Amino acid sequence: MGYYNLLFKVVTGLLLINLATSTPTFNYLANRQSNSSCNTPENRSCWSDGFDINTDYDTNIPVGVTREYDLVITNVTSFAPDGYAKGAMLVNGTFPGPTIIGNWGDTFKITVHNQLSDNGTSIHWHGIRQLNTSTQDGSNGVTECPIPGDGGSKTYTFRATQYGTSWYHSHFSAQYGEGVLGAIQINGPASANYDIDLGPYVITDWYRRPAFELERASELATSQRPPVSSNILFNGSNINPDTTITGGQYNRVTLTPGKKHRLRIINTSVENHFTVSLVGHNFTVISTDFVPVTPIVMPSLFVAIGQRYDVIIDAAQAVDNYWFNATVQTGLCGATTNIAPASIFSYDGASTTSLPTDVGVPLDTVACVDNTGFTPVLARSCPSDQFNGDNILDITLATPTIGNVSVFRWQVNSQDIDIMWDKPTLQYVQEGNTSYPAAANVIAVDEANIWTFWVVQNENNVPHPIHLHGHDFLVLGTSDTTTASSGDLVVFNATTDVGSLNFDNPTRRDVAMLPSNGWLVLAWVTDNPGAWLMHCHIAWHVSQGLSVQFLERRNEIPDVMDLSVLEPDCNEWSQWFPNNPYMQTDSGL
Ligand SMILES: *[C@@H]1O[C@H](CO)[C@@H](O)[C@H](O)[C@H]1NC(C)=O
Ligand SMILES: *[C@@H]1O[C@H](CO)[C@@H](O)[C@H](O)[C@H]1NC(C)=O
Ligand SMILES: *[C@@H]1O[C@H](CO)[C@@H](O)[C@H](O)[C@H]1NC(C)=O
Ligand SMILES: *[C@@H]1O[C@H](CO)[C@@H](O)[C@H](O)[C@H]1NC(C)=O
Ligand SMILES: *[C@@H]1O[C@H](CO)[C@@H](O)[C@H](O)[C@H]1NC(C)=O
Ligand SMILES: *[C@@H]1O[C@H](CO)[C@@H](O)[C@H](O)[C@H]1NC(C)=O
Ligand SMILES: *[C@@H]1O[C@H](CO)[C@@H](O)[C@H](O)[C@H]1NC(C)=O
Ligand SMILES: *[C@@H]1O[C@H](CO)[C@@H](O)[C@H](O)[C@H]1NC(C)=O
Ligand SMILES: *[C@@H]1O[C@H](CO)[C@@H](O)[C@H](O)[C@H]1NC(C)=O
Ligand SMILES: *[C@@H]1O[C@H](CO)[C@@H](O)[C@H](O)[C@H]1NC(C)=O
Ligand SMILES: *[C@@H]1O[C@H](CO)[C@@H](O)[C@H](O)[C@H]1NC(C)=O
Ligand SMILES: *[C@@H]1O[C@H](CO)[C@@H](O)[C@H](O)[C@H]1NC(C)=O
Ligand SMILES: [Cu+2]
Repeated sequence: MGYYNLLFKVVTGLLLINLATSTPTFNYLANRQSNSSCNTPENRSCWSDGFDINTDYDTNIPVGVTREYDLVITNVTSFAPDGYAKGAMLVNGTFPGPTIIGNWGDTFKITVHNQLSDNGTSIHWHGIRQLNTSTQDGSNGVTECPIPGDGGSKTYTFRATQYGTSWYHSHFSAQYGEGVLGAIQINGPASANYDIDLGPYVITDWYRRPAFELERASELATSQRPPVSSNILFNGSNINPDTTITGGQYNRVTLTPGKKHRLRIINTSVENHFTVSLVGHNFTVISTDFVPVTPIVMPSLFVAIGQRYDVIIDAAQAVDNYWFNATVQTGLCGATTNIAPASIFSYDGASTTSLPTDVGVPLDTVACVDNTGFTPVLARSCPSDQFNGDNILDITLATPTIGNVSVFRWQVNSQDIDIMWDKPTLQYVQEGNTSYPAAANVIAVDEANIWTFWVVQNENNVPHPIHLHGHDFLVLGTSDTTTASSGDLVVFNATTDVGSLNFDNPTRRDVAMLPSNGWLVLAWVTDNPGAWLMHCHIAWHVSQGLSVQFLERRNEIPDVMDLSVLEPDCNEWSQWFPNNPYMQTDSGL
């Protein structure tokens, strides 16, 4: 078995190397090594010869280098980021896991080693376009079989065609809630100048009970509400709201007086959305997810799960300590026992032990709605005359009885997703088999390079952060969010609502909030053959079915990627999983 596995891995490795070197590349305007020597504090818009903030990254990308990483996932019995020790599943023993760093245009070769004894895994590189590399997307049951436990591995190879901030996380059931995640930082040009890059800042909810257990508890239709998080962690630490538990520390970030700092905020929560603010300071937003925007000054920022904001903080105030607050929103936007989650930003020279004194001005708690009105630097507009409201994704909450219990199932067009780990969609494509099970929620989009429009209609009062793989979407509009919590259902009407949509370079990103009882209209171009999930990023909801998969340009998929990489990995999975003590009890995602 050992020898066989080893052989398998070597062969798989070779295939991937071949895939990486034989994949057709872009038409380069300038075929030069990326060179950041012109990217200075005085001019962050410049990147290298021929590449700057205005370069169209859909067609023109620096050559870059290959960066190799190894990530090892283990089951840790005692981890205490806020003083309370609990079991966790971690990447290289840390939370967040190691940051994946590279430059715009680089190719990443990341080998994930699954040393869990009782779970598979698959790692999704959130926000990475995966142009022509759908097999590397890390969506088990869709683009691949999971990586078996007890030492299974897979090498993911993909190119950073865009730049900015993101994260990677497990897509194996509720596993990322156990801690399997880390940040991704792709250096590139920026739309405003700054002196110091503080790096990623991962903000997340944290639970004492295991995520798999919480997912099962939250699916019971008798449970009145989702589990309340025990704490909010800032870059992996915080004090404990329970004052009897010691050992936790406020996360502290040092600012250099007089300098401008870039902070890469990432919300990696399972269930909680927050609004972040820094007492006495504004944020200058320069990027929404992987999309650079015209700088815009904001006093606070709503960050939904999966969303990223790159902001600039000007350290122009008195040398002191300042609270960085994450205000959990009211309503159905998550809840935590920490009533005022915060970390501390300290100017260099201020006391490193004392707490900030200025508590700031309490924020209005809004009902879980996105900030909008951002203007992407690289404009993308779509033709309004092509719009119709025919493509509807209708989201409802069903309560089927399974066994003898009534459970919650989030359905899209009357079907909750339930994927098969051992038979991913791309394997159907390889076999030319179009008989996908109904529960795969496959939506075929065959036509190449057209704008495709989708109305996501919420028939329920719970807001959902909607995430799409393989694309950035244009957020054409949402229902009126000022009345979002009124409880009245607002149904999209193509005739009367089309006038409120913005087709002219609207906010563009890969996660957007679907309002309570309302709608969200999205558009993107079918320029990336592959199988792409669109799902709610609340871990419990996707586990309970809230997802579809767009099968884009099916006939072209075998031409742009090597699908033979699937079989050896799926064989390994099929040999390992029957001996696992646990079964698939949710959607698998
Ligand atoms: C993707 O594949 C198509 C078809 O082979 C090719 O024209 C295009 O350049 C490829 N794009 C990338 C980013 O590899
Ligand atoms: C900054 O770099 C950009 C892109 O290379 C260039 O067009 C611009 O002139 C530079 N600005 C300054 C002030 O040097
Ligand atoms: C790197 O950037 C500098 C400044 O723009 C330019 O002079 C130089 O030619 C570039 N080198 C390469 C290899 O692109
Ligand atoms: C993760 O841990 C493995 C094993 O200790 C090590 O080889 C690897 O370099 C680490 N990866 C990172 C990104 O630090
Ligand atoms: C992690 O360890 C615990 C305690 O030993 C065990 O019950 C659980 O099954 C393990 N989980 C995985 C995924 O290996
Ligand atoms: C993953 O492991 C956890 C225990 O750590 C268990 O509760 C869950 O059922 C396992 N899931 C699968 C599919 O192995
Ligand atoms: C967060 O932690 C990572 C290391 O895990 C570090 O690289 C990064 O700079 C930290 N972010 C901030 C804002 O301190
Ligand atoms: C993270 O996202 C969740 C869900 O959208 C939200 O409830 C929470 O407030 C966000 N956290 C931050 C720090 O923005
Ligand atoms: C923050 O922005 C507001 C509105 O632009 C402005 O009135 C205020 O002075 C700014 N605060 C700081 C600390 O720059
Ligand atoms: C920020 O957090 C601190 C510490 O929890 C709290 O005292 C303060 O009221 C919070 N301020 C805001 C504006 O949320
Ligand atoms: C449901 O079935 C389980 C075992 O299948 C049993 O333990 C439990 O008592 C049953 N509950 C009810 C309410 O019938
Ligand atoms: C949409 O609005 C138009 C104009 O008010 C109305 O005639 C039509 O019945 C509405 N459609 C639906 C499905 O409600
Ligand atoms: Cu949801």
